[in-house]
Amino acid sequence: MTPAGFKDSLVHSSDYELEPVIDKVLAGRPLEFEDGLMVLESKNLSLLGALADHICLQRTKGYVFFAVNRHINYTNICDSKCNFCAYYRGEGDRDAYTMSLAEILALADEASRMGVRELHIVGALNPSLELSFFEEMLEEISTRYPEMGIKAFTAVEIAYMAEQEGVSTHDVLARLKRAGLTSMPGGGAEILDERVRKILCPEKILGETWLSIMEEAHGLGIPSNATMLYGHIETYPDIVDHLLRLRDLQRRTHGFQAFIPLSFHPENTRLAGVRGPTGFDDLKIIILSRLIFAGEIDNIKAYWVMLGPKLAQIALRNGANDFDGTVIEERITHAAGAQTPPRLSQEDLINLIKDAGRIPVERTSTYEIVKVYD
Ligand code: V47
Repeated sequence: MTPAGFKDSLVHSSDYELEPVIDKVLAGRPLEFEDGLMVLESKNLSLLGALADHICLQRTKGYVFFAVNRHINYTNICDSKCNFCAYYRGEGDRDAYTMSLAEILALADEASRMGVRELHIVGALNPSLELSFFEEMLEEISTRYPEMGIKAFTAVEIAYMAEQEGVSTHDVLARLKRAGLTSMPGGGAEILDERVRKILCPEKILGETWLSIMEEAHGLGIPSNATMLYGHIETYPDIVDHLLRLRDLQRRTHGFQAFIPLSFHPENTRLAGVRGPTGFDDLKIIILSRLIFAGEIDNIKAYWVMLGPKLAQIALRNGANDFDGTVIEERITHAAGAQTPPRLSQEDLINLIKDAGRIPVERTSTYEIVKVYD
Protein backbone atom coordinates (compact mmCIF):
# COMPACT_ATOMS: atom_id res chain seq x y z
CA MET A 1 0.00 0.00 0.00
CA THR A 2 1.28 3.49 -0.81
CA PRO A 3 1.62 6.06 1.99
CA ALA A 4 -1.33 8.00 0.54
CA GLY A 5 -3.37 4.82 0.41
CA PHE A 6 -2.50 4.11 4.03
CA LYS A 7 -3.61 7.61 5.03
CA ASP A 8 -6.91 7.12 3.19
CA SER A 9 -7.48 3.79 4.84
CA LEU A 10 -6.95 5.37 8.27
CA VAL A 11 -9.93 7.62 7.60
CA HIS A 12 -12.37 5.00 6.32
CA SER A 13 -15.07 6.18 3.96
CA SER A 14 -17.59 5.50 6.73
CA ASP A 15 -15.73 7.98 8.98
CA TYR A 16 -15.93 11.04 6.77
CA GLU A 17 -18.44 12.54 9.18
CA LEU A 18 -15.61 12.61 11.75
CA GLU A 19 -13.73 15.19 9.69
CA PRO A 20 -15.32 18.23 11.37
CA VAL A 21 -14.41 16.71 14.77
CA ILE A 22 -10.82 16.14 13.66
CA ASP A 23 -10.60 19.68 12.26
CA LYS A 24 -11.95 21.18 15.49
CA VAL A 25 -9.56 19.21 17.67
CA LEU A 26 -6.54 20.08 15.54
CA ALA A 27 -7.55 23.76 15.49
CA GLY A 28 -7.81 23.75 19.31
CA ARG A 29 -11.55 24.43 19.27
CA PRO A 30 -13.72 22.75 21.93
CA LEU A 31 -15.92 19.79 21.02
CA GLU A 32 -19.65 20.18 21.59
CA PHE A 33 -22.52 17.78 22.26
CA GLU A 34 -23.01 16.47 18.70
CA ASP A 35 -19.23 16.03 18.28
CA GLY A 36 -19.11 13.90 21.41
CA LEU A 37 -21.91 11.68 20.13
CA MET A 38 -20.08 11.26 16.83
CA VAL A 39 -16.95 10.08 18.63
CA LEU A 40 -18.95 7.57 20.67
CA GLU A 41 -20.71 6.24 17.58
CA SER A 42 -17.49 5.78 15.59
CA LYS A 43 -15.70 2.42 15.53
CA ASN A 44 -12.44 3.90 14.22
CA LEU A 45 -10.58 3.61 17.49
CA SER A 46 -7.11 3.84 15.95
CA LEU A 47 -7.87 7.18 14.30
CA LEU A 48 -9.53 8.66 17.39
CA GLY A 49 -6.85 7.25 19.67
CA ALA A 50 -4.11 8.86 17.58
CA LEU A 51 -5.97 12.17 17.76
CA ALA A 52 -6.36 11.92 21.54
CA ASP A 53 -2.69 10.94 21.88
CA HIS A 54 -1.68 13.94 19.78
CA ILE A 55 -3.66 16.35 22.01
CA CYS A 56 -2.33 14.68 25.13
CA LEU A 57 1.29 14.97 23.97
CA GLN A 58 0.88 18.67 23.22
CA ARG A 59 -0.03 19.23 26.88
CA THR A 60 2.16 16.72 28.69
CA LYS A 61 5.50 16.38 26.86
CA GLY A 62 5.17 12.61 27.23
CA TYR A 63 5.12 12.74 31.04
CA VAL A 64 2.87 10.18 32.68
CA PHE A 65 2.11 10.78 36.34
CA PHE A 66 1.85 8.24 39.09
CA ALA A 67 1.65 8.59 42.85
CA VAL A 68 2.97 6.42 45.60
CA ASN A 69 -0.41 6.23 47.28
CA ARG A 70 -2.53 4.16 49.62
CA HIS A 71 -6.30 3.78 49.86
CA ILE A 72 -8.00 3.70 53.24
CA ASN A 73 -11.70 2.72 53.11
CA TYR A 74 -12.62 3.54 56.71
CA THR A 75 -16.11 1.95 56.78
CA ASN A 76 -18.48 -0.04 54.58
CA ILE A 77 -21.64 0.71 56.57
CA CYS A 78 -23.74 2.87 54.29
CA ASP A 79 -27.13 4.58 54.33
CA SER A 80 -27.13 5.06 50.56
CA LYS A 81 -27.24 1.48 49.22
CA CYS A 82 -26.58 2.31 45.56
CA ASN A 83 -27.64 -0.33 43.06
CA PHE A 84 -24.23 -0.36 41.33
CA CYS A 85 -22.30 -0.94 44.56
CA ALA A 86 -21.09 -4.27 45.97
CA TYR A 87 -19.16 -2.69 48.81
CA TYR A 88 -21.80 -1.36 51.21
CA ARG A 89 -23.14 -3.29 54.18
CA GLY A 90 -25.92 -2.75 56.71
CA GLU A 91 -25.01 -2.18 60.36
CA GLY A 92 -25.86 -5.74 61.49
CA ASP A 93 -24.14 -7.54 58.62
CA ARG A 94 -21.46 -10.08 59.49
CA ASP A 95 -18.79 -8.37 57.41
CA ALA A 96 -19.74 -4.77 58.23
CA TYR A 97 -16.79 -2.79 59.60
CA THR A 98 -15.78 0.63 60.82
CA MET A 99 -12.13 1.41 61.49
CA SER A 100 -11.19 3.13 64.74
CA LEU A 101 -8.99 6.21 64.66
CA ALA A 102 -6.12 4.07 66.00
CA GLU A 103 -6.53 1.61 63.11
CA ILE A 104 -6.57 4.40 60.54
CA LEU A 105 -3.46 5.96 62.10
CA ALA A 106 -1.68 2.61 62.05
CA LEU A 107 -2.34 2.34 58.29
CA ALA A 108 -1.17 5.94 57.79
CA ASP A 109 1.97 5.21 59.79
CA GLU A 110 2.76 2.12 57.73
CA ALA A 111 2.10 4.13 54.55
CA SER A 112 4.46 6.88 55.62
CA ARG A 113 7.22 4.34 56.23
CA MET A 114 6.62 2.98 52.69
CA GLY A 115 7.21 6.41 51.12
CA VAL A 116 3.53 7.07 50.39
CA ARG A 117 2.79 10.69 49.45
CA GLU A 118 -0.96 10.49 48.95
CA LEU A 119 -3.59 8.94 51.17
CA HIS A 120 -6.91 8.34 49.41
CA ILE A 121 -9.46 8.14 52.23
CA VAL A 122 -13.08 7.40 51.41
CA GLY A 123 -15.75 5.34 53.08
CA ALA A 124 -19.53 5.26 53.14
CA LEU A 125 -22.47 7.08 54.73
CA ASN A 126 -22.21 5.70 58.26
CA PRO A 127 -24.57 7.40 60.74
CA SER A 128 -22.36 6.53 63.73
CA LEU A 129 -19.43 8.72 62.60
CA GLU A 130 -19.42 12.39 63.56
CA LEU A 131 -17.71 15.30 61.88
CA SER A 132 -15.37 15.63 64.88
CA PHE A 133 -14.08 12.09 64.15
CA PHE A 134 -13.07 13.14 60.63
CA GLU A 135 -11.53 16.40 61.88
CA GLU A 136 -9.46 14.51 64.43
CA MET A 137 -8.39 11.98 61.79
CA LEU A 138 -7.19 14.75 59.46
CA GLU A 139 -5.46 16.69 62.26
CA GLU A 140 -3.60 13.63 63.51
CA ILE A 141 -2.49 12.47 60.07
CA SER A 142 -1.48 15.90 58.77
CA THR A 143 0.49 16.73 61.92
CA ARG A 144 2.25 13.37 62.19
CA TYR A 145 2.93 12.90 58.47
CA PRO A 146 3.14 16.31 56.78
CA GLU A 147 4.76 14.77 53.69
CA MET A 148 1.54 12.91 52.81
CA GLY A 149 -1.24 14.71 50.97
CA ILE A 150 -4.70 13.74 52.20
CA LYS A 151 -7.17 13.30 49.35
CA ALA A 152 -10.34 12.45 51.20
CA PHE A 153 -14.15 12.34 51.17
CA THR A 154 -16.35 12.50 48.11
CA ALA A 155 -18.92 15.26 47.70
CA VAL A 156 -21.48 12.65 48.76
CA GLU A 157 -19.74 12.11 52.11
CA ILE A 158 -19.49 15.89 52.59
CA ALA A 159 -23.25 16.29 52.02
CA TYR A 160 -23.94 13.49 54.53
CA MET A 161 -21.64 15.00 57.18
CA ALA A 162 -23.43 18.35 56.75
CA GLU A 163 -26.84 16.73 57.12
CA GLN A 164 -25.82 14.72 60.20
CA GLU A 165 -24.17 17.71 61.85
CA GLY A 166 -26.91 20.21 60.89
CA VAL A 167 -24.45 22.62 59.26
CA SER A 168 -23.84 23.74 55.67
CA THR A 169 -21.62 21.82 53.25
CA HIS A 170 -19.52 24.98 53.00
CA ASP A 171 -18.87 24.85 56.78
CA VAL A 172 -18.00 21.15 56.62
CA LEU A 173 -15.50 21.78 53.84
CA ALA A 174 -13.96 24.76 55.65
CA ARG A 175 -13.59 22.73 58.88
CA LEU A 176 -12.05 19.75 57.07
CA LYS A 177 -9.64 22.01 55.22
CA ARG A 178 -8.58 23.61 58.50
CA ALA A 179 -8.01 20.11 59.92
CA GLY A 180 -5.65 19.12 57.08
CA LEU A 181 -7.64 18.08 54.00
CA THR A 182 -5.45 18.60 50.92
CA SER A 183 -7.81 17.67 48.09
CA MET A 184 -10.91 15.65 47.29
CA PRO A 185 -11.37 12.54 45.17
CA GLY A 186 -13.86 12.57 42.32
CA GLY A 187 -16.21 9.77 43.43
CA GLY A 188 -19.96 10.00 43.70
CA ALA A 189 -20.48 11.77 40.37
CA GLU A 190 -21.63 8.50 38.74
CA ILE A 191 -23.72 9.85 35.83
CA LEU A 192 -24.97 13.36 36.60
CA ASP A 193 -28.26 12.98 34.74
CA GLU A 194 -31.18 12.63 37.21
CA ARG A 195 -33.08 9.99 35.22
CA VAL A 196 -30.05 7.69 35.44
CA ARG A 197 -29.38 8.54 39.11
CA LYS A 198 -32.96 7.60 40.04
CA ILE A 199 -32.25 4.07 38.82
CA LEU A 200 -28.59 3.78 39.86
CA CYS A 201 -28.59 5.52 43.20
CA PRO A 202 -31.98 6.92 44.22
CA GLU A 203 -30.81 7.79 47.77
CA LYS A 204 -27.75 9.72 46.65
CA ILE A 205 -27.43 13.51 46.30
CA LEU A 206 -28.56 15.01 43.00
CA GLY A 207 -26.05 15.54 40.23
CA GLU A 208 -26.53 19.30 40.64
CA THR A 209 -25.68 19.01 44.35
CA TRP A 210 -22.51 17.06 43.53
CA LEU A 211 -21.46 19.88 41.19
CA SER A 212 -22.30 22.63 43.68
CA ILE A 213 -20.30 20.97 46.48
CA MET A 214 -17.32 20.72 44.13
CA GLU A 215 -17.77 24.39 43.27
CA GLU A 216 -17.73 25.25 46.99
CA ALA A 217 -14.62 23.15 47.54
CA HIS A 218 -12.80 24.80 44.64
CA GLY A 219 -13.86 28.21 46.00
CA LEU A 220 -12.27 27.33 49.34
CA GLY A 221 -9.03 26.36 47.63
CA ILE A 222 -9.59 22.61 47.85
CA PRO A 223 -8.79 21.08 44.45
CA SER A 224 -10.64 17.92 43.49
CA ASN A 225 -10.96 15.23 40.89
CA ALA A 226 -14.03 14.25 38.90
CA THR A 227 -15.21 10.79 37.88
CA MET A 228 -17.82 9.17 35.68
CA LEU A 229 -19.13 5.64 36.23
CA TYR A 230 -19.96 4.19 32.81
CA GLY A 231 -20.95 0.89 31.23
CA HIS A 232 -24.29 0.24 32.98
CA ILE A 233 -27.64 1.75 31.94
CA GLU A 234 -26.46 5.11 30.63
CA THR A 235 -26.85 6.25 27.02
CA TYR A 236 -24.33 8.05 24.81
CA PRO A 237 -26.12 11.41 25.36
CA ASP A 238 -25.87 10.87 29.17
CA ILE A 239 -22.10 10.41 28.83
CA VAL A 240 -21.54 13.49 26.69
CA ASP A 241 -23.84 15.57 28.90
CA HIS A 242 -21.85 14.45 31.98
CA LEU A 243 -18.53 15.47 30.45
CA LEU A 244 -19.84 18.83 29.25
CA ARG A 245 -21.30 19.67 32.68
CA LEU A 246 -17.91 18.96 34.26
CA ARG A 247 -16.21 21.12 31.64
CA ASP A 248 -18.66 23.99 32.32
CA LEU A 249 -17.81 23.90 36.01
CA GLN A 250 -14.10 23.69 35.26
CA ARG A 251 -14.37 26.84 33.15
CA ARG A 252 -15.71 28.66 36.22
CA THR A 253 -13.41 27.27 38.92
CA HIS A 254 -10.34 25.59 37.38
CA GLY A 255 -10.46 23.33 40.43
CA PHE A 256 -10.51 19.88 38.80
CA GLN A 257 -7.06 18.34 38.74
CA ALA A 258 -7.92 15.08 37.04
CA PHE A 259 -10.75 13.20 35.42
CA ILE A 260 -11.13 9.48 36.08
CA PRO A 261 -13.51 7.35 34.00
CA LEU A 262 -14.67 4.42 36.16
CA SER A 263 -15.40 1.19 34.30
CA PHE A 264 -18.46 -0.50 35.81
CA HIS A 265 -17.98 -3.91 37.46
CA PRO A 266 -21.38 -5.61 37.81
CA GLU A 267 -20.52 -8.64 40.00
CA ASN A 268 -22.28 -8.82 43.39
CA THR A 269 -24.31 -5.69 42.64
CA ARG A 270 -28.04 -5.31 42.02
CA LEU A 271 -27.13 -4.62 38.40
CA ALA A 272 -25.43 -8.01 38.07
CA GLY A 273 -27.41 -8.69 34.84
CA VAL A 274 -25.71 -5.77 33.08
CA ARG A 275 -22.87 -6.86 30.78
CA GLY A 276 -20.49 -4.04 31.72
CA PRO A 277 -18.14 -2.21 29.36
CA THR A 278 -15.91 -3.97 26.82
CA GLY A 279 -12.25 -3.06 26.30
CA PHE A 280 -13.32 -1.09 23.27
CA ASP A 281 -15.79 0.94 25.40
CA ASP A 282 -13.08 1.56 28.01
CA LEU A 283 -10.63 2.99 25.48
CA LYS A 284 -13.30 5.02 23.71
CA ILE A 285 -14.23 6.75 26.97
CA ILE A 286 -10.57 7.59 27.70
CA ILE A 287 -10.26 8.98 24.17
CA LEU A 288 -13.50 10.97 24.38
CA SER A 289 -12.51 12.42 27.77
CA ARG A 290 -9.22 13.69 26.38
CA LEU A 291 -10.88 15.10 23.27
CA ILE A 292 -13.56 16.92 25.28
CA PHE A 293 -11.35 18.16 28.12
CA ALA A 294 -8.32 18.78 25.87
CA GLY A 295 -6.37 21.25 27.98
CA GLU A 296 -9.25 22.25 30.26
CA ILE A 297 -8.85 19.32 32.66
CA ASP A 298 -5.18 18.53 32.28
CA ASN A 299 -4.98 15.01 33.60
CA ILE A 300 -6.91 11.96 32.43
CA LYS A 301 -6.39 8.95 34.66
CA ALA A 302 -6.19 5.38 33.44
CA TYR A 303 -7.32 3.73 36.68
CA TRP A 304 -5.59 0.36 36.43
CA VAL A 305 -7.61 -1.11 39.31
CA MET A 306 -10.70 -1.05 37.09
CA LEU A 307 -9.13 -1.29 33.61
CA GLY A 308 -6.49 -3.85 34.46
CA PRO A 309 -2.81 -2.83 34.20
CA LYS A 310 -2.52 -3.96 30.56
CA LEU A 311 -5.44 -1.96 29.18
CA ALA A 312 -4.50 1.00 31.39
CA GLN A 313 -1.05 0.89 29.79
CA ILE A 314 -2.60 1.03 26.31
CA ALA A 315 -4.74 3.98 27.46
CA LEU A 316 -1.44 5.86 27.90
CA ARG A 317 -1.19 6.01 24.09
CA ASN A 318 -4.85 6.97 23.73
CA GLY A 319 -5.18 10.18 25.70
CA ALA A 320 -4.44 9.24 29.33
CA ASN A 321 -1.47 10.74 31.15
CA ASP A 322 -1.94 9.56 34.72
CA PHE A 323 -1.63 5.98 36.00
CA ASP A 324 -3.05 6.71 39.47
CA GLY A 325 -0.56 4.92 41.70
CA THR A 326 0.44 2.01 43.85
CA VAL A 327 -3.05 2.05 45.47
CA ILE A 328 -1.98 -0.68 47.94
CA GLU A 329 -5.44 -1.65 49.15
CA GLU A 330 -8.68 -0.99 47.31
CA ARG A 331 -11.93 -2.55 48.45
CA ILE A 332 -14.76 -0.98 46.39
CA THR A 333 -13.98 -2.42 42.94
CA HIS A 334 -12.65 -5.67 44.36
CA ALA A 335 -15.99 -6.23 46.13
CA ALA A 336 -17.56 -6.00 42.65
CA GLY A 337 -15.36 -8.70 41.15
CA ALA A 338 -12.23 -6.84 39.98
CA GLN A 339 -9.50 -9.39 39.19
CA THR A 340 -6.68 -6.84 39.40
CA PRO A 341 -3.96 -7.16 42.04
CA PRO A 342 -4.44 -5.26 45.30
CA ARG A 343 -1.37 -3.15 44.57
CA LEU A 344 1.32 -2.40 42.00
CA SER A 345 4.86 -1.62 43.05
CA GLN A 346 6.52 1.63 42.05
CA GLU A 347 8.78 -0.46 39.84
CA ASP A 348 5.78 -2.07 38.08
CA LEU A 349 4.31 1.35 37.38
CA ILE A 350 7.58 2.74 36.05
CA ASN A 351 8.08 -0.29 33.78
CA LEU A 352 4.55 -0.17 32.39
CA ILE A 353 4.86 3.55 31.62
CA LYS A 354 8.34 3.26 30.10
CA ASP A 355 7.28 0.29 28.00
CA ALA A 356 4.51 2.48 26.52
CA GLY A 357 7.24 4.89 25.44
CA ARG A 358 6.32 7.55 27.98
CA ILE A 359 8.24 9.20 30.80
CA PRO A 360 7.22 8.17 34.33
CA VAL A 361 6.87 11.08 36.75
CA GLU A 362 6.13 10.60 40.41
CA ARG A 363 3.76 13.32 41.61
CA THR A 364 2.33 14.54 44.87
CA SER A 365 -1.38 14.56 45.60
CA THR A 366 -1.62 18.05 44.09
CA TYR A 367 0.48 17.29 41.01
CA GLU A 368 3.82 18.75 42.04
CA ILE A 369 6.64 16.74 40.47
CA VAL A 370 8.59 14.57 42.92
CA LYS A 371 10.85 12.78 40.44
CA VAL A 372 11.16 12.37 36.67
CA TYR A 373 12.35 8.89 35.61
CA ASP A 374 13.83 9.61 32.17
O1 V47 B 1 -18.10 6.73 43.53
C1 V47 B 1 -18.69 1.88 42.97
C2 V47 B 1 -17.40 3.72 41.78
C3 V47 B 1 -16.27 5.23 43.00
C4 V47 B 1 -18.51 0.33 41.50
O2 V47 B 1 -10.40 10.81 42.59
C5 V47 B 1 -17.76 1.42 41.06
O3 V47 B 1 -8.40 10.02 42.29
C6 V47 B 1 -17.11 0.29 39.18
O4 V47 B 1 -14.17 7.60 42.96
N1 V47 B 1 -17.85 -0.79 39.51
C7 V47 B 1 -15.19 5.34 44.04
N2 V47 B 1 -17.07 1.41 39.91
C8 V47 B 1 -13.82 5.33 43.37
C9 V47 B 1 -13.38 6.68 42.97
C10 V47 B 1 -11.97 6.94 42.59
C11 V47 B 1 -11.13 5.88 42.26
C12 V47 B 1 -9.81 6.17 41.94
C13 V47 B 1 -9.31 7.45 41.97
C14 V47 B 1 -10.16 8.48 42.31
C15 V47 B 1 -9.63 9.86 42.41
C16 V47 B 1 -11.49 8.24 42.62
O5 V47 B 1 -16.23 3.91 42.51
C17 V47 B 1 -17.71 5.41 43.39
C18 V47 B 1 -18.40 4.78 42.22
O6 V47 B 1 -18.54 5.69 41.18
N3 V47 B 1 -17.93 2.37 41.97
N4 V47 B 1 -19.06 0.62 42.70
C19 V47 B 1 -18.55 -0.83 40.67
N5 V47 B 1 -19.28 -1.89 41.00
